[in-house]
Amino acid sequence: MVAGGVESVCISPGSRSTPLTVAFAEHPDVRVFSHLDERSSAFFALGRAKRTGEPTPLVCTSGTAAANFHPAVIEANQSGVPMLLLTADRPPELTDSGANQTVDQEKLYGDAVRWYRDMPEPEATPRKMRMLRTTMARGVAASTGADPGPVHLNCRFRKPLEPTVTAEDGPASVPEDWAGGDALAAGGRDGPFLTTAHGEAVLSDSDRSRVVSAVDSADRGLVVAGPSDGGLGPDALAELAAATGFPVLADPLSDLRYGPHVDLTPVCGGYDGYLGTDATAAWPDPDVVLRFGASPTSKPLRHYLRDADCRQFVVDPSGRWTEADFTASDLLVADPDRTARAIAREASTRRAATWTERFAVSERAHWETVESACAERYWEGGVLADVTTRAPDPATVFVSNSMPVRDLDRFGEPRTADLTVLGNRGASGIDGITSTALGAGSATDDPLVLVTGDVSYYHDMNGLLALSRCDVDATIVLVDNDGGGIFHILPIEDHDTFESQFKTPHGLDFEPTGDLYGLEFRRCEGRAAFLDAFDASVGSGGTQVLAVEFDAERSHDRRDDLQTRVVDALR
Ligand SMILES: Cc1ncc(C[n+]2csc(CCOP(=O)(O)OP(=O)(O)O)c2C)c(N)n1
Ligand SMILES: [Mg+2]
Repeated sequence: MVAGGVESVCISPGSRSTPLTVAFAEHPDVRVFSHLDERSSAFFALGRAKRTGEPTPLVCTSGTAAANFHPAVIEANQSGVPMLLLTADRPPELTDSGANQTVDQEKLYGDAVRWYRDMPEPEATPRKMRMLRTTMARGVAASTGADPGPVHLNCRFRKPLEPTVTAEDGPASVPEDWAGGDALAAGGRDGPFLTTAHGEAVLSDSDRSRVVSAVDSADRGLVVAGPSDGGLGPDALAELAAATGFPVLADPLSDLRYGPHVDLTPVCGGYDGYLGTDATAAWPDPDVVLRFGASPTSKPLRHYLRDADCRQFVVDPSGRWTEADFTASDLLVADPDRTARAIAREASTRRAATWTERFAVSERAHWETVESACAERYWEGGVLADVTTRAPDPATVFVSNSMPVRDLDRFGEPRTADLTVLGNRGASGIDGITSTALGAGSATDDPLVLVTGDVSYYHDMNGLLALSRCDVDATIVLVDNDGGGIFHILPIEDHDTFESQFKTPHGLDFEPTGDLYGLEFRRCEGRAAFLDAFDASVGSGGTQVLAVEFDAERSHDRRDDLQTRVVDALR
């Protein structure tokens, strides 16, 4: 694996995994992240992979340890993030035998993995060594490429589990003369034992012409960049936008709402606040939509696309289906960058000035309203507006599910700063948020900012141990509205069980997490205090949790009020 490019590993303690643990821990070129909790460990590895595009293998012992990887496996599957799971297991005859800490680990994660392999017990014979090295290289390759995701290798080991070098220790022993570099042992072959070239899918000439002619005949077009881990890059987007003149709607998780490209390629980020309102009711539909990445975070945008009577091309190199409104008329299984560039090269430039201007005017009205609202009275969304406006350049910003990602979507204004914005939107769990963020932070020198809710913070408090054990610093913005504020926007708000079973106010005081995990816990009252603490935190080392308290209902009123103001302004 190391020969194939693996540089780090996440290991949780246990006995059955001893061979894997020792092999990684004693390897001079591997950085080991040691996690006591497998659930946090897997989310941490997920975060690293989200930031780097490469898998960080996970090692755990047999039994329920492996099951604790499952939530992160689901997220990696659904958001298409590389993950490599090495679960230790007993020899096959002990499955279903009543042996201690033995469970059925075969295909434990079901269809959530790209590839599963039940590894035979290791044996130092030529064929087994070639198989082992090939399989490890295949495992890394299968988790990356056009359809990245989790790979599960269930690794069976028989005692003795500790390293042995003599033949009397059994068939798993590595012969002494192999250690120095036999072609089949670890030192053999320069580089990976197997190199995989993934290649890139390219549209045929006729398919490309089909897209180009739809673009050419459109008066009004849109480019929609949804959440994505890799895919369409800023340069290809710039070419596409310049050639077509289509407005670009960039999801906050698309990696295209922020960055230097925004200077020359304006992107829209406020659409969640004005699309589908009275302000846009009289707009004509677009004629063509070019979509990249997953389904947008914004429900107004999803509904706008659903209701638009037009041709919609979805470009997805994995060929997976990613939009639940079933609006796509054409699925292009092709590399996004190449496809965008090809369309840019061949489309004849045309600009529908009124159409583009509608979006430009709406964006201005939206962002002016947000800016003045922040200065008037603070609300949860104001925190997201401030965080994105003031995060250092560069920075990695992770947002929890529930309201933080929605507020970022609506209130996070596009900027030229190089912000890598990440979230767990594959399955949208609120478990593992802290661990995923810290994993992402461990993979970059960027300052790390996490914006999380109080229930999400509670859910993954175990993850905070990675701050000290994995040497990560962060600015953690805790939007504390004492429960799940999001549930106020659902009809259940009017039912008796709303408070006790949905909003679930817990009254927890999180300040002791400061002493417990060695971080600075600061309560910030009001915007000015928060901004001071935020600027100080991102400019310093260590980890600060900046807790800002809000009333969830009042924040919702404020979101509605600001939307009304934008609509009024546009009228
Ligand atoms: C693992 C998991 N359990 C439950 C849910 C359902 N859920 C979605 S949002 C939410 C509440 C989140 O509360 P908080 O993090 O405080 O954010 P807020 O709603 O206040 O913005 C819950 C329980 C989920 N998405 N994931
Ligand atoms: Mg909350």
